[in-house]
Amino acid sequence: TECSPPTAATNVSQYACLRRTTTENHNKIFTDVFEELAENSEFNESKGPCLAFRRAASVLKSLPSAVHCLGAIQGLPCLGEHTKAVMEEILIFGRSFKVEEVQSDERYQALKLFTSVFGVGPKTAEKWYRRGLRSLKEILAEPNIQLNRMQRAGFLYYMDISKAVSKAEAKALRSIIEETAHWIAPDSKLALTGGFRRGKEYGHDVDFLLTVPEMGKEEGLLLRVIDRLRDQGILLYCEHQGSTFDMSKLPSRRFEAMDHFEKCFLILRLEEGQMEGDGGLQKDPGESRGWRAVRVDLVAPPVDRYAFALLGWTGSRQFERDLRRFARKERGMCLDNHALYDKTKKLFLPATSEEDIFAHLGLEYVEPWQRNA
Ligand code: TTP
Ligand code: MN
Ligand code: MN
Ligand code: MN
Repeated sequence: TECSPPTAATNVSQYACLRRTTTENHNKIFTDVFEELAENSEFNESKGPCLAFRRAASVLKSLPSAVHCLGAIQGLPCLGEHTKAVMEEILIFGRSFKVEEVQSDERYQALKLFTSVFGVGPKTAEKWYRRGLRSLKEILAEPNIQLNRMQRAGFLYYMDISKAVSKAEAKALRSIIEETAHWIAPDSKLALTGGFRRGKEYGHDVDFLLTVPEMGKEEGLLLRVIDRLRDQGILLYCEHQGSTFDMSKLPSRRFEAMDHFEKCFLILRLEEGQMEGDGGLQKDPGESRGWRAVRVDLVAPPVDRYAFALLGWTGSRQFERDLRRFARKERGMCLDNHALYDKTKKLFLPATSEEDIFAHLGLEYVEPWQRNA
């Protein structure tokens, strides 16, 4: 009787787009463990288990209260025998021996450390590990290692960009980039996306969409914004990708495929005095150099694709995965960052807002702050 399943558990959907998930996570003790196990599976290229752990974490994040006993998860989707066994360990012992085993694994430690560097993916990390390298110092000291430009920036600003970005810092960057964009194109619009649009207090970067109301006018805009940021002395690093967008192409079925919009991955210099809320007060002058480096993603979709780009770049990743899976499996539609295609009717479904896209999919609208799946 002390442990009956909450009534909510009986109608939780397997799709994150049919759940509401705020930033308030009542089951962090479980989801942190599942996310680490997912990451470990990713390093071992075990795609099935990786997805299973991610889905389990996502379902638990959507619950309105903390799980105190296994009875409370009866009937919940995406929780199999394996994930339940991990939860049981945590409920009984207050810790997971499985995750502790992973955390103490030399290879896991090295791959986690290496992939924490901007520009270093699992493939490169694995290569370095196989060469016997274990620390960042060893990588920098190894003469035969060729770092690309992105990785060099990743090492150069490692301390700053591995530090969380606050909401105040995100707002300050927004003002700076907006002012720069308006100086070039007064009718341009800058929208905050990613985790900060979902209401997160901290992020690993800041994501923006930049658009102009007239089709085609976005061409060349991003490059001019980058030039201007460089002139202002705040551009520390820039990787620009031109548009490879083809209107006639069907939406991609591979989620992890990069989108085709013109975009840039930046590292910007943010002065401490530019932040709201610190009252312009200098922190301990001995400790602070007065500025920090911040990772920024800036995307420039054509205006008729704005709604799709906004939905795709707002995340969370798990929410996006499930939205696409739902579209494909339940509606026979294909969704990506650029378009929504109805495979039965063989036509593209246009949208000027995120609400339009949810309506096309026959879904209730989910607010950005409810997409923290
Ligand atoms: P991220 O910035 O990686 O993640 P986040 O903002 O949710 O969290 P964090 O605080 O750690 O920054 O990605 C934001 C969204 O952008 C995510 O849903 C995936 C999407 N995205 C694309 O659609 N295409 C891309 O090429 C990239 C890099 C991200
Ligand atoms: Mn609550
Ligand atoms: Mn982000
Ligand atoms: Mn990003």
